[in-house]
Amino acid sequence: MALTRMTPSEAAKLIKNGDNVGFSGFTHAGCPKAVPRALATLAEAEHAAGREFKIGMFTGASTGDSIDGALARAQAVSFRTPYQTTSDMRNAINNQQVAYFDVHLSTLAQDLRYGFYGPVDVAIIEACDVTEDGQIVPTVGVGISPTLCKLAKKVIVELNTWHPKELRGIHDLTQIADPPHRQDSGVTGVRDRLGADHIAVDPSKIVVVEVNEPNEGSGFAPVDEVTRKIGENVAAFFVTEMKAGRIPESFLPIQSGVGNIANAVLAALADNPAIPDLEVYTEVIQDAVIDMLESGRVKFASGSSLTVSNPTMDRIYAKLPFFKERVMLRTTEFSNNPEIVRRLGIIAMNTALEADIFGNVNSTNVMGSKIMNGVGGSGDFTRAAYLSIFLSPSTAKGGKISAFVPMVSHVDHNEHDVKVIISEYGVADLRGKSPRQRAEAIIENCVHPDYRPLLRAYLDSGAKGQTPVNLDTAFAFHKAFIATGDMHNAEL
Ligand code: 0RQ
Repeated sequence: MALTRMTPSEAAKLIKNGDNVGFSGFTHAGCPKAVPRALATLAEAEHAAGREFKIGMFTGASTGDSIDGALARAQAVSFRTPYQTTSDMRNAINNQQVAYFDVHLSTLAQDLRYGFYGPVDVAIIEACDVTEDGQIVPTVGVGISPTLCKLAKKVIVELNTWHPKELRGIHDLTQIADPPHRQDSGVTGVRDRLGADHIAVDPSKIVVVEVNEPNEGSGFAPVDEVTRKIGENVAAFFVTEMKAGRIPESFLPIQSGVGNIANAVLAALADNPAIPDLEVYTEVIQDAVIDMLESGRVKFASGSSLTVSNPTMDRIYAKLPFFKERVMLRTTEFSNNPEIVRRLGIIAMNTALEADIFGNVNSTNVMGSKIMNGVGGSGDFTRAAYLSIFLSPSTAKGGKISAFVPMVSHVDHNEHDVKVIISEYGVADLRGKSPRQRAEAIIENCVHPDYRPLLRAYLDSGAKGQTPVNLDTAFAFHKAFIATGDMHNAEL
């Protein structure tokens, strides 16, 4: 029997008010676009007719504007999880129009299967191929798609012919059994491939919508003085660690977060001849990794998405057989699996919004209350890593915010998990140090010189005990910023 085919707006009508909808992809990569936009239009029409229309949203990670942007603007979302990055969705969450709960990316699929968050009514999956017997081949972002297809009552496949069918074979779409039947993941090396090159779905659940649309990928900011310096500091630190025998000559697989800083760090590693050719075991494969695969500086990259700009995507498709030999796209349950991260000895590098002088890191909530993006995969990697590194420029907002504060206003990664902090000024190696020693290392090596006297004054302000926290002034930096727009005015 032939698969059912529909237009985007016909498919959107399969979704009802109150449904929970799962979207494929991871970052903008692999996300459907036409059906979510049609869903936003449908929601607006329902609202104009005086009817309620809101859905619950499950995604692999952040999405593109066609999902998060369009649905937030249409006020069509009741709750959402996990990571998100568009300004419209962020505003809707911070205005409390959308109930957002932030979970580690590696756990979302299993949480859904365990039934923690209710049913998945409909899945919308971008694919480069779908066969009449129900084999779905995703495009360039996997995330939680196999679980969404398994749980959903209806699977809308947005077949995007912009992506070549020949992507088949780049994915490993193996699924994990749930307790008490879960076994060892089976991944003992970055390149290990366990199984399926497609997601198998009962064809009677599938509706196909054919489109041809480019990715919503944007480029990266050029490497500036601060990000270049952070990258150089990371590379120099690695060289020292290799000389000391704490990182093997053959190196260890690296994970790097998403964004401009991560991109600049990878570029610095590529430029440093003392760093050997690398293997990457990460969640987001960015442009810099593609450059390094082409130059040979990266030998193999495993991730959950190809989060690259469109010109880079064109380059990949022009040399697809080359990249299929060197890239693997996995579900987040594998790309971010703490068991695998610990086993492979991954060096994890993520970016902090702020860190405190004792080594606690806030990656998510500005001034403690406003969500930026979410914890993403940073927690999956940080605790399980061989070496967990946090990167941050020493200041934000033109110097008026110090990234290093007496106490973080929200904690995502705590002092027990954060091993090294690196800013453009230098490296604070926190391993084996007491809280006071960690504070001295961070103030001396990472803090902007403007803020060093203030943080030293805080540290010497009389608090005793193992962790010298002064509860009267712990949030003096944040209070000064809220009151005067500048942390320099902190009263200690
Ligand atoms: O805002 O552009 O409006 O000025 O935060 O900061 O320095 O450009 O850094 O793009 O790498 O993002 C932590 C958000 C950093 C990101 C975070 C403001 C700053 C700027 C962005 P403007 P930068 P990045 C893999 C790993 C959590 C998830 C994670 C993130 C904006 O890295 O979401 O690690 N991490 N995932 O001005 C107020 C501060 C600030 C601040 C920076 N202390 N207070 N604003 N900013 N520090 C990815 C996945 O999981 C998919």
